[in-house]
Amino acid sequence: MNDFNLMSEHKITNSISSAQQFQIDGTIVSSVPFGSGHINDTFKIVTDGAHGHLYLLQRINHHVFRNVDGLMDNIDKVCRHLKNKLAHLGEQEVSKRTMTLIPTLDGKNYYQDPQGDYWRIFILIPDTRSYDILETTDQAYSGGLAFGEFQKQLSDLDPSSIVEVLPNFHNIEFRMTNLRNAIAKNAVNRVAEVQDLLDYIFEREEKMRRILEMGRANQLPLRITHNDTKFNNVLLDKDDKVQCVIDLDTVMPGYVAYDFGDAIRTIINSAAEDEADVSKIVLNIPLFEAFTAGYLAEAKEFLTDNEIESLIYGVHLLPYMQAVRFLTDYIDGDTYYKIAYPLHNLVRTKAQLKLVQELETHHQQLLDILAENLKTKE
Ligand code: GN1
Ligand code: MG
Repeated sequence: MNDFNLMSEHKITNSISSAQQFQIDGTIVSSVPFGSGHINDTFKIVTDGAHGHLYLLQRINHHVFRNVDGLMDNIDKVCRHLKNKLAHLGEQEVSKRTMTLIPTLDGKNYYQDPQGDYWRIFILIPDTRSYDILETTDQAYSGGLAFGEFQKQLSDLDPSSIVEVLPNFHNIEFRMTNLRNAIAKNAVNRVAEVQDLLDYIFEREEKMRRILEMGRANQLPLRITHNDTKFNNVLLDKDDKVQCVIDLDTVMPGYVAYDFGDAIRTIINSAAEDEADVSKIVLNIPLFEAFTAGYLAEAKEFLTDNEIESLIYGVHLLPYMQAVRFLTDYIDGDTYYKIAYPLHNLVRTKAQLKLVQELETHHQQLLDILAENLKTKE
């Protein structure tokens, strides 16, 4: 297990000395762990500065993101592109609608500390919040607008200008190969106990290849996509209107159905991603409907017919792929995702597989809703 699983006092002290390497306004008053990310360590930094005194400091997990230069260069490009798109709104508004990187004292976009850890700082956008579980259809609609608009704004950014920081990130063939490798290695002797879950996964393997096949047949354009469209990666204001799409680490060339499917994975689930009582995992169809309406209101104008067809495949694929990834990590001995307790990855796997099952049961209903929201396309 890597040390990203632990949030120690020592890390908080390190966070303060790292934050001091950036051009922040004022003196640091506090640093506290923030958010629910599974990969990086995030801290909220408060300073006594007169202008903007809230910052988001992150220690980048460089075991996952090995090319930190490429990663930060991507984020820089994406932020600049989004800011240009919104420039007509004025500087203050732009800083609320997009992420803003704070440079280091010597003008770089990240800092490497003497221990070899990498750090970066963003402005923390005030008066916003994110939701792990949604409460209303208004929130879902706003989320749909947010990710639809995000894709639209990036649709003229050349995909080849962005480094593929995590190659094959949503390639299910790659994820299945990793799972098979983990099984063959059986590093911590957990394969036997998860055999029923593996059977369930392998039974569905063939039909989960649909998007990959469409892509290989040149039926789907590669676009710049977000690739981590969990609902908690959208900041909403106090009226539940979109403020900003956050967590730009995985912005890379991809297919739109991956973003749609990953958003639906968290939006349609009435329980948490890691709910231990799977009977609580049922579909919240009105939230699916509202997100879809918001997303298509923005995206309909640029999506091709094939991309529209692929959306439902993304809905089935993303929870399935997430289960494959959680289970691979469990079999490997929990080396990738942060865990809060020993069986966490197993619980996460079961929760995602329950979602896979629910989505299968409601397939036709979801298709009908998509069709209904596309009627105005013609
Ligand atoms: C990870 O760290 P976080 O929470 O933003 C993961 C996503 C998963 C997600 C599951 C780089 O995202 O792909 O969907 O956990 N990010 C990476 O909650 O692997
Ligand atoms: Mg992420």
